[in-house]
Amino acid sequence: MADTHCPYCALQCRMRMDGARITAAEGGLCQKGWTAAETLNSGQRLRNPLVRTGGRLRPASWDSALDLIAERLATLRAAHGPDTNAVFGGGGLTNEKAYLLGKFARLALGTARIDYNGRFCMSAAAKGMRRAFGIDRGLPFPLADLGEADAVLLIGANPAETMPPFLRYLRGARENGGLIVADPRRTATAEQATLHLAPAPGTDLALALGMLHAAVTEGLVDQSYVDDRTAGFEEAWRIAADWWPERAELVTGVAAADQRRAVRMLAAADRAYVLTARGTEQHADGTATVHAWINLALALGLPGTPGSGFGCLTGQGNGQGGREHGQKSDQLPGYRDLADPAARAHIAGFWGISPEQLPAPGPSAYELLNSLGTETGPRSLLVFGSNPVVSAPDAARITGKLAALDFLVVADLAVSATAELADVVLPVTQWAEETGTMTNLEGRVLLRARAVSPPAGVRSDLEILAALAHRLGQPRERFPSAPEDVFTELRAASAGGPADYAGISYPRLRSGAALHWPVPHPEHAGTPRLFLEGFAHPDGRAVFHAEPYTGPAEPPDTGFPLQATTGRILRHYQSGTQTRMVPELADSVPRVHVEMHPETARRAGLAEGAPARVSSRRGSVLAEVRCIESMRLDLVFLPFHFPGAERANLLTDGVLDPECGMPEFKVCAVRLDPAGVAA
Ligand SMILES: Nc1nc2c(c(=O)[nH]1)N[C@H]1C(S)=C(S)[C@@H](COP(=O)(O)OP(=O)(O)OC[C@H]3O[C@@H](n4cnc5c(=O)[nH]c(N)nc54)[C@H](O)[C@@H]3O)O[C@H]1N2
Ligand SMILES: Nc1nc2c(c(=O)[nH]1)N[C@H]1C(S)=C(S)[C@@H](COP(=O)(O)OP(=O)(O)OC[C@H]3O[C@@H](n4cnc5c(=O)[nH]c(N)nc54)[C@H](O)[C@@H]3O)O[C@H]1N2
Ligand SMILES: [Mo]
Repeated sequence: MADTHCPYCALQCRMRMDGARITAAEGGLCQKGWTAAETLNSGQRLRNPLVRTGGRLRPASWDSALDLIAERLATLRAAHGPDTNAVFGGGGLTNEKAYLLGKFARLALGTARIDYNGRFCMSAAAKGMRRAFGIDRGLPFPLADLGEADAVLLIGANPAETMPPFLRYLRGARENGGLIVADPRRTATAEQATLHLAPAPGTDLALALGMLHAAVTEGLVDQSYVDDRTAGFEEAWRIAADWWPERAELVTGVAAADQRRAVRMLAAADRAYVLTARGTEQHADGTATVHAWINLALALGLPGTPGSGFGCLTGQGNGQGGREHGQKSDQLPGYRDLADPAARAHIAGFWGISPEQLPAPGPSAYELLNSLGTETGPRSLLVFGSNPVVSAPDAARITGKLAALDFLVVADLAVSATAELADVVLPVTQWAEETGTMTNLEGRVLLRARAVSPPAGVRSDLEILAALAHRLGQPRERFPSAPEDVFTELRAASAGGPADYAGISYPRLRSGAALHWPVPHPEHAGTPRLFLEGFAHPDGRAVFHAEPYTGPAEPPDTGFPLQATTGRILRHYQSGTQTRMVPELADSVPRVHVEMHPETARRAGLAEGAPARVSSRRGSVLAEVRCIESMRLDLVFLPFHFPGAERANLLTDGVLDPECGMPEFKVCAVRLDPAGVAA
């Protein structure tokens, strides 16, 4: 018997394993969690490196694969400079991997070009919270507090499918008649709500402005809180003043009365929370929208108040820790800022180099992918823990860029859609086969321990990075590969930074301590609740930030009269590499579908179960029609979990939020036709 944690989402439920069997779980687990052990011995699992020769991927020895990679990277660097080699990471990687990947890129490769899939996930919320509160920790309070809430406003989140065990923390609000869900679709989560607000996709900023207006005009603002603990209310009000709820109703479709009712429910509650997730964040105005929701929460006096708050639901297993230790293009360990001279000097000193040797901040994920293989762009890419062929926006375009590279390396469990394009594929160990730390959605650091032996022939990401660094001329002691050694270095590197792990150690975690960062020293009990004494700005105040509403980047028109939104379903995870290894999941949802109102289907000459062609300006997808009475007439929904011609991202647009580099995954203009009609 051994305890470990789930391979999937940011809840990181603990599970007990007996050999390769899951026998018990804390918190309930979902169907994906219970069936996760199938990923361990799956026949799809890759068990030896593959190297492309004669146009095909063929088995190769570890030494020959690693030698080849080091030789190609060094040759490209000699010819084109260090930035010719780029790195792409993932928010599912352990803290140790995220740390070592960032160090590998900046020291062993000397490249500025490293970013990760969390850019597509957390970047708008991270930017908004950091600016408003001074620190970005998804939930700055423990999950257990949420369970005590009287009212919760959940915006663009569908935890009934994306985090089923999380629903128990909404029970208090639900039973108290205080659960409000804002989602254009009547999801399984919205079904449980007291009040469902269904904004048109991409209009959340207008909805938040209407609700702030209602808070002010109904006299619900917590004036002493605003006076004592915040700055910038006047500027926020200057914009919201024009957004009386009736005007917001015209833009969003949410009745003014419902906007007022939602605000009253939050204001009347003793304990109230406002929570965002990807539905409201994955837009070209995602950061401005997160700010607008924070503004509402601040006006009601929630953040930093015991029993109340604002938070964002982190997504990937290590979505929180993955954004703290340096795999982000603008970041150094401890959630330090790569552009900050003091942070550069500190980390450079820690690594034994001069600050000038540290590269400058590089491009964000989509900008990086979109520059691959161009005249000035990278000629090689190393991918660890992501599958951008499926998950990047405007996927056909990005696939072309990946294919145009001189050299592509992918480390993965199986031959993902991205690995199919690679020159070298490296097979890695995964969750229950290796030890590492994960930081869950409430900022609690967990030890995900090895519970089973990995199959012969695979290596850990840490071993791969250490072996490559050494081949690239780095001293061995600079790149440890044992997880605990890497963690020991990471915690020292993080000391004094915003995400301070200095007091966290494997023995403390093994002993069962619940440690929420910051934990600045080994006797420190951790910080489950941030901001109670003050916000993390020098003056202790939270900041209102106000931006005007502009609307979706690609409004519908006569050629593309509908809007498409994309997201998740219960039985698949992300790009699907992992869940397609599990027969129970893959067989129950083998292919992509498109949800729409029956009338929308009828107008397009479609019906339930028919194959539809969904087209945007960028591409088209064949998907099976699923008619749902509660859908808006102007909207279709596709899950993004499927590869090849079933990729929802063939439709999406690479337009980015200029504040944070988040793509507009959640809305683009499309047309529907019967499958027989040419694109
Ligand atoms: N089963 C499963 N669980 C997962 C994952 C998975 O792939 N599969 N992935 C994990 C990860 S990485 C993440 S980030 C989380 C994501 O978790 P969620 O954010 O809950 O998931 P999504 O389905 O992406 O989006 C949530 C909702 O946003 C709605 N939405 C779309 N457009 C808008 C809009 O303009 N405004 C508003 N208010 N809502 C909108 C969609 O209808 C959808 O129901 O899930 C995690 N858990
Ligand atoms: N249209 C649309 N697109 C989206 C989204 C959306 O809502 N709509 N959501 C976005 C979001 S929130 C996210 S988080 C991204 C996710 O997009 P991806 O980054 O593509 O997500 P995954 O499928 O989790 O990719 C992880 C890959 O790494 C492998 N892997 C798992 N664990 C490890 C490990 O420890 N080491 C290594 N080397 N490999 C590992 C898996 O097998 C898988 O192939 O997608 C984004 N794309
Ligand atoms: Mo995500």
